[in-house]
Amino acid sequence: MKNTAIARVFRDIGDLLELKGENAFKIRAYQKAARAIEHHPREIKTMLYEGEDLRSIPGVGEAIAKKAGELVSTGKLDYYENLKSQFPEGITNLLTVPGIGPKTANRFSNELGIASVEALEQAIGDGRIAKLFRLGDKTASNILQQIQALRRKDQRLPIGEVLPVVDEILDCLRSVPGVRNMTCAGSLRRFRETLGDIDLMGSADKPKGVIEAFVALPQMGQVLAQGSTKASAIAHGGLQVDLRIVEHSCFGSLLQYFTGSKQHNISLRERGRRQGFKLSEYGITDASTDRLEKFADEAEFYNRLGLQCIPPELREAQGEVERAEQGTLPKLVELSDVKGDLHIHTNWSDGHNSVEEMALSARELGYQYVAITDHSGGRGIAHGLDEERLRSQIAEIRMVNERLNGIRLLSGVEVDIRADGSLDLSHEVLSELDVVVAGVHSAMNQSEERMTKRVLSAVENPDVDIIAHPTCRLLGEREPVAIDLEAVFRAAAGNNKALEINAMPERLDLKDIHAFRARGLGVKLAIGTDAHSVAHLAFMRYGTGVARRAWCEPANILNTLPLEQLLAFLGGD
Ligand code: DGT
Ligand code: CA
Ligand code: CA
Repeated sequence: MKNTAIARVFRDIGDLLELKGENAFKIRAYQKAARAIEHHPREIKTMLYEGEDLRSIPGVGEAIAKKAGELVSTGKLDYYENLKSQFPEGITNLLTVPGIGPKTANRFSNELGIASVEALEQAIGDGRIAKLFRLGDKTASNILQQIQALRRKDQRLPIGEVLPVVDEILDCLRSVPGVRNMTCAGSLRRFRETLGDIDLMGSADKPKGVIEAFVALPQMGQVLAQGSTKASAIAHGGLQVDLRIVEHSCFGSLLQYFTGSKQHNISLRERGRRQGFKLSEYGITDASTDRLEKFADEAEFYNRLGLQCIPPELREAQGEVERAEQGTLPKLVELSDVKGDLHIHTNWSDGHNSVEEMALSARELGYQYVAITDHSGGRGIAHGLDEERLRSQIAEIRMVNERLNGIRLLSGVEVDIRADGSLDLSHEVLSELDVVVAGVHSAMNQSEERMTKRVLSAVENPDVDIIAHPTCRLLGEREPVAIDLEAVFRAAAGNNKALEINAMPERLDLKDIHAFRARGLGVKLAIGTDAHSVAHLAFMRYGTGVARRAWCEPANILNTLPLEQLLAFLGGD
């Protein structure tokens, strides 16, 4: 049983207890544990297997640890089964609709026999809900709107599809006269890998003009709501975009509030309350005088609370508030810290551009170096290189290096890790290269045991420098392979090998929580774009985003090293 499944059970328990009218403290304990387990970088199953105490997970106490143990060992939880049997199946789904609390859900269920969102939709359609509340159609149609919004949010879109569109929209809005600030907030600003909807925040002399420009943008389809300071619309592709505009003096508080995450804001608010402050999207109110202090600048908002300004990528309620209080937040890696790309393809294998074209574009980005890592040929990957072609490519790279100033090409390869853990090219040719990236590209259905052994052989192979896309997942398309990442991380740290954060937006592999754990164990991470054309070199921003969510500083990232130090690392075994 995976952490996500365990978390789902605890979340459901929280909901059922809410329906039962249990005390809020108990309910929150389950919700908190569910969240902690879902985002925990290690599998509970492994922890139990290794005899570790689950209470080391923040928010997991004795009772919950025991229940998690029962779930993992028996696949079932008596307490949960018993609780479920007291309610109609599926009723907790009603609670996911904003505005429907336990009381309402119970009424729907008891008085109308409604226990699913679909049934509720039907009952709104045939007028039963309007009648139940004797409030008329307004309440019913509000609920319907919430259901529709929820459906859209359920289909979370990958960040790679969203960010380019949002960049365009922001550019247009920034050119509206009187606009001073204009930026994204919400999960996009925190750089989550998938997004429910897009939140945009701005400040302007005349908000109304910006709202009008927004709903008229060519990227926008149906307008859901439009007021004088905010609007919501559906962009092509089905993505909901919410925009809010305030006066300049309030922008910092607005941006802070709507960047979230909700949990981060809750911890800030709780802390603020202890200091005698009330926090809101309007600013900070001194509870003793009721005076509201506004903030034009988000950093000042945090400073006023006695905190360092917390980078958006860290705002996930994982201890960042405490660190900001102590003044010990990490100094996160930035795109400008990256000195080169360690994973790119050319037209020697399945890439579109020549070695020289890739080199020129990399130089344009200000890089010191770029590693040419085309595929090896053994398994029939598109035009993969055999030893002979690889040697010819090494010769070409040498020539281009002589011709070009201002960038150093590293000769490399993305060598296939075969099903048995051996590499697709001989030690002899691999040792002629500057950098060897090894990755799994076939037989992805192996058991966890075999896959782990397979990747561990590559980690332990002295010819290998970097393991590419360690879980092989494709966002929304292919599940990660079964692999004991903890073992891989420990081996990588022990053998001084780097693991990749593959920056291709459909990969993002390692993903945030895995990169977080690897970094914690002292593993060096290499951000590689896996570029198959010059345009793809720009994917580096996605990789950096993941690294930042993993709390990485420049020192954690291999390709922030200047050339000489990088070569020392690569040659150091
Ligand atoms: P998403 O859209 O599901 O990818 O995730 P977010 O984090 O963008 O969530 P969203 O769009 O519902 O709201 C944006 C932020 O605004 C959220 O992270 C925190 C803040 N926020 C919105 N509504 C509430 C609320 O009712 N209470 C609190 N505390 N914060 C809220
Ligand atoms: Ca959002
Ligand atoms: Ca939103």
